[in-house]
This record gives sequence, C-alpha cells and structure tokens, in this order.
Amino acid sequence: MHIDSKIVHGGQHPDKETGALSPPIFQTSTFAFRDADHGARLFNQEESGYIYTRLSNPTSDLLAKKIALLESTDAGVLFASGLSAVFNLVITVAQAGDHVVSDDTIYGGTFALFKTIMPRLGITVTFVNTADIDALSRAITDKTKLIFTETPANPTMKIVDIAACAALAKKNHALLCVDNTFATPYLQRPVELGADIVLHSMTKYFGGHGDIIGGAVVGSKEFIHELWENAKEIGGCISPFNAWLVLRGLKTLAVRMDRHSKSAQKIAEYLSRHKKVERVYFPGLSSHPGHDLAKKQMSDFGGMLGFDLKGGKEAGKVLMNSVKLCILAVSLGDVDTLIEHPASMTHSTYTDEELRACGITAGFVRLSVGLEHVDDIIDDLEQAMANI
Ligand code: LCS
Repeated sequence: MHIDSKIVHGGQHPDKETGALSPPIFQTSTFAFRDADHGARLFNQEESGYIYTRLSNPTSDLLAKKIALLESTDAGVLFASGLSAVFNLVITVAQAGDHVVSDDTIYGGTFALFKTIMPRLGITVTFVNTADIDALSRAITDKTKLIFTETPANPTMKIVDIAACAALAKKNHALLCVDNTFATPYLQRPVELGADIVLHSMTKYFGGHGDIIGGAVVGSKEFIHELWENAKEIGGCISPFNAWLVLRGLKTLAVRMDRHSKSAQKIAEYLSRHKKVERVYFPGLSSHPGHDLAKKQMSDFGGMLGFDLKGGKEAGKVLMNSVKLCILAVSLGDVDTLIEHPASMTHSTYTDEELRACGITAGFVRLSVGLEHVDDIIDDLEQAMANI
C-alpha cells in the first residue's frame, strides 16, 4: 500500500458492531473489571485489557498503532505534549551518570529541557552539529545512550544524514532518535533509514488544525514497553479527545503536506529573488547545503522555511508587525500561515552565543506555510515588505 493510502486506512476499520466509520472516542478515565480477580490479573499484566486512561485507552492506542505503522515500526506511546514525549524518552534511555548527544539546532523547548532539567537528574547532554559526522563521533563517550536529532531542524531547516547517524549510533551501542515533526512520515521515515526511535510533536502537522497539543514516541515493541512502564508512572498521558482529533487530522496528512510543500517551494523562490532578503533557508532550494541529502531521504521538502532580511532584526520586526493574512504566532504545521521570530520566541532559551553557534541569526524570520492560496501569502509578504 502507498503511504497515502496507509494514512487513510492504516490500522483503522469500521466499528464491527455499528459500522461507524469514524472511531469512537473512549472519553473515560476508568474501565470496569468483570470481577476482582480480573482486575488483579490486569494489574499483574497476566491478561491484557484496559484499567485506567493514564495507563492506556482504546482511542489513544488506535492512534499510537497508526503512527507506528506509518513510521514502519512496531508500537508507540502518546503523551500530553511533544516535550513530555522527549522527557519520557530520555529518562527511559538514560539514567543518572549517562550521557546524551543532541543536535545543537532543535526546538528551543527541547533545548531547555536538555540544558537545564536533564543535568539536574544527573543526565549530561552534549550539543553538537549532528550533520557533521566527525564532530558527532567525537562527542560520543562510553556513557552515551542516546543520539537525538531533528531533521529538518527547527528553525534553520538544517538537514542531518539519518543513515550516517544511525550507523554511528549502532557502532557505539547507543540509540538514535529522530524528531520527525517537520517532515512527518509522509515525507520521511527515519526507521527505514536505520533510526531506532521516532518522536513527534503531534501538535503540528499530525493534528494539522492548530487545536491540540500532543506528542508521540514510536519504536520497537521492547523499547516501547519499557517507555510505557515509565510513562504510566510519570503521568503525562494524552487525553482521548485530543488523540481522536489527531486521528481525524491525520487522515488528510498527505494532501496537506503536498500543498504545504508546493506553496513553501514557491514562497522560498519568491523570497530568494526579493531585493530586501539576504538569505532563504529552505531545503528545496538548490542553494541549500542540505538540498541533495534532503532529496535522498525525503520525498518532498515540507512547509517550513526561514529567511534573513537585509535590514536584520529591525526589518524583521517591521515585517512581522505588517502582515495581515499571515498570523504572528508560534507553533507550526497549521492550516493558517504562521510567522515568528525564533531568537526572541521559540528559541529564546538559547543564549546569543548559542544562537550564533547554530546559525540562528538575530533577524531570522520563520514561516510555517499554511493552506491559503499561495499567491495570497506572497501578496501579504509583499505588502509587508513594502513597509521595511
Ligand atoms: N519537537 C519539535 C520539532 C517542535 O517544533 C516542538 C514544538 C516540540 C518538539 C515540542 O512539542 P510540543 O510540546 O509543543 O507539542 N515546537 C514549537 C514551535 O516551533 N513553536 O511553538 C512550539
């Protein structure tokens, strides 16, 4: 089956009893036991079944299985947010005394979690450019349990060679986790390239409509069981209703990603011709350093892009304050085009030096290209550019 068809049908069937095409929402906190022994057997994991929604829920399970299927792996656990997914992942793979290598260009919230929270738990994190395989190799120690990377990276759209990172992880008995939020499995499937674990902020393209927060981790059955054992005690489960909204949003992922990608390509080309623009960051441009690699490991380039204006930060502010159709907001992957300033917003957890080191300039503007008519988005940017 093609990925488009898996996105529609994968893991889902009309309800056996009623024929309902849309899956029911099991909006319940708890599940009745048949008798006391049944309850005890479920708690003892001698029999499978539902106990309490923090542990598992049929609506969430359906979505977790579907994401695992789309990512060509076995199973998954869902969380209340993408960041909760990252936290649970790391504390499952690493304990006090262990080491994690993370890419230096990642979502600012993940960066803060790695920089400030993990060391408090005795887990040290080294930040490195994982696109530089020699640098990555040098950062790995005998305590390294996890390599964590995003590709395309938030917000610079840096492309990381997943297969090369996977080979290095294997050689060093560490696990490779790829945050696949920007690409989605429609455009890129890290497990097929050798990654062990895939993480998603479902808040973005999976939900697709800007109305939920959620996270997912998928991987091998054994790893996911271990993750679940921790997750149920930590308690950051997704709500059944949010899982259902993601199930609904996911159905249109393929058509949305096609449209996001096509419009982003056209906008990136428009921006790169613009006299007020210094540089455009979009892997679909042949000038992007990761263009060839992106062509190899992705089927299209996605809907995210960034750009520097010649007038730097002040020009960026004028632009963001002048847009009328685009919305000045963080988050991404929504129906609406969103514009934001990473250095003062999503990546304000980075110091100026850290921003410089990973190439996020003071004036960098990030655009999450939505599903409006592309010419209307360009017209809006054009009228805003006139104010600079
Ligand atoms: N991973 C990536 C690549 C992200 O972009 C985000 C959030 C997360 C994980 C965390 O997921 P959450 O907890 O928000 O569901 N990125 C955001 C951004 O760029 N703007 O606002 C949130």
